[in-house]
Amino acid sequence: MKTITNFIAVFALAAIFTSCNQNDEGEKSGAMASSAAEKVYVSPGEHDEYYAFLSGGYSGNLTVYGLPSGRMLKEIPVFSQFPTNGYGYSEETKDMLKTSFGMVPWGDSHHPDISQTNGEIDGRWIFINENNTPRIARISLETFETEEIIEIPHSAGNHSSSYVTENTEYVVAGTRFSVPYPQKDMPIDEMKGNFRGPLTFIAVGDDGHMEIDFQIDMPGFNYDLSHPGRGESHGWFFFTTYNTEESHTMQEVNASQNDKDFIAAVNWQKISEYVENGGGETMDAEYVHNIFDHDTQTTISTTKNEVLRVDPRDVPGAVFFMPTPKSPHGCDVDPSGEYIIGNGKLSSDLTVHSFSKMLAAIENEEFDGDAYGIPVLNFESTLAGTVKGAGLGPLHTEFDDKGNAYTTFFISSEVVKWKVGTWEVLDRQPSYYSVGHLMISGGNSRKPDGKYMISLNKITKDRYLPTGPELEHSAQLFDISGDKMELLLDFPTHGEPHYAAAIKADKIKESSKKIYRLDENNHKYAALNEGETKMVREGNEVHVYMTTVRSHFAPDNLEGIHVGDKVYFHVTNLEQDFDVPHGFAVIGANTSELLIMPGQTKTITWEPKKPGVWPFYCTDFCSALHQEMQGYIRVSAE
Ligand code: CUK
Ligand code: CUA
Repeated sequence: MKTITNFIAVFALAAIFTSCNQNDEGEKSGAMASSAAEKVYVSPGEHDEYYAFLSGGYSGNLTVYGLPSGRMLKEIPVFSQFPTNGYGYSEETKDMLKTSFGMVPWGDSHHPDISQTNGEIDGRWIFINENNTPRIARISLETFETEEIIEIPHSAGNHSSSYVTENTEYVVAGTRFSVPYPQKDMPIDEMKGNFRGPLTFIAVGDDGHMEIDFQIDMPGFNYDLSHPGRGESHGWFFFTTYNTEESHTMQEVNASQNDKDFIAAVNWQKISEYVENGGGETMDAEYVHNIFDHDTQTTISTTKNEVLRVDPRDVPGAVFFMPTPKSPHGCDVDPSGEYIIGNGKLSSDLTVHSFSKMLAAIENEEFDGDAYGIPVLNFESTLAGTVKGAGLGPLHTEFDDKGNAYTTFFISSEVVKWKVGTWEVLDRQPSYYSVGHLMISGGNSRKPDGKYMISLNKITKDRYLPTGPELEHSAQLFDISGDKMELLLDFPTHGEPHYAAAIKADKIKESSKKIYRLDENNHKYAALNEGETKMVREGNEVHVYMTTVRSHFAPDNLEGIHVGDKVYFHVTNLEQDFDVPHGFAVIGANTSELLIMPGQTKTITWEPKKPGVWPFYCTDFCSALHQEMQGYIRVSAE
């Protein structure tokens, strides 16, 4: 009952907040427009200052934008099949979507995070989680392609992921839904005390390769979001929890009875040492690990069957709970590593914990009991401060380079700027509408960049021309270099952008790969010149070694194919010029097209259904004779 009353109060207040903001906005909008336009204008032919990577949410992908222009530069397919270039359809890439559940052609991506060195984003890779069928992907920022996907076993709702530690030692994956660990058939209403919430630490090698190092067997709460410690708190990881009531049904608002849930503080360095010294026990786990091998240009898919489980009670001093009010969502650590901010989403206050006070409280054993054997720290003992009455429904916080924090408020639909250390509110600006995450370049690292902030909004309504019932989500770019945040630009995003990461363009644009070298092409079915093209029959299977170059296919007339055959088109693009892909599409195919980058070989299959003479063609307008880039396949009866 108490919670329902809270909700009503929250919504009533939200209406007041929102209406004030809109009046304010109306008065300022005219004067703002011309100065804002100047700040986001990137002249034709010029490049943006930043790359921004926005999670594609239920598109399963990652989209690349230029800032400040808000121009969309690329969509990188990650967890979903992408007919635009054949990702997830081609023989080379379809195994990237293999899981222990079989081929899963769709994903829900939430949190991208750029690799770090010494707590600074370094632009080597970007990681992103898949929430639905738990996976973490690593995308190369040289090729802007997905290179690796690892499934997370024993997880369900891989949400508090994929955040990296200060030197990319680990990328971390939590579990939003508690589940039987290991999975088994049991009554749902026996959840309490019997479900678990394993947290997975994936070691990242110097070449980027991921391997699950260990899994911490945590009580069955919902682990919602997480962030690594940095600076002083490097070596720790923090996770927000909700539903510490362990309620199995949310229908009676059961899950919000507790006034406080927890932030779990995990000393991963300690657990890592424990594991290195032989600690932990192996348990069964079925998961699939996919790596794209650039040499052979194919996906190497491996099924694994065990994982190392660590019981936190066996590692004293490694895991603690910090009580945090009102179902915290975001869990954000400031650039110094001293402050851990928990955003209680049913509250108007932000709770800030102090890392040094936490260490002292641990030292002095200032505990208020325990939860399943894990010490619960006294709330007052770790509390650094409270940002009071800042707004309604706080979700996420990022930081600038001047000691300020920026928190999003979903219900009151605004971004609030406040001072780290004094907790005073400095500025607030409305977001249109109902902001979820926000992002400042490097805003979750030791060296944030205080120029721009984008708010990633959940509701679009009237911001763009209506496009039927479905509107793209809206992102808003703010200039945060002055005392007041200044709204510069609205731009649509693709899919729901839960989070984003951005990096200065000059950190990665020089290393961006331009072509694949033909003399490094070790694809099994490559034809490296037209002399190597051929058609090879193996029973019902026909392998066509084909090449493309402006402006023809070789071979371009194929005969001797029958209904009932399975034809593999292995198409090598002989071009060695930047930005000259060729496409390949054949009539009636039940897969996608192929888009083959210079120097690469890609393969698509075709099972002809009807006798006749059928065309194929290049789908990418590649030269003045693009329309001439075509061919015929003669298909005879079985
Ligand atoms: S979550 Cu908080 S608004 Cu990061 Cu998936 Cu979307
Ligand atoms: Cu090749 Cu169009």
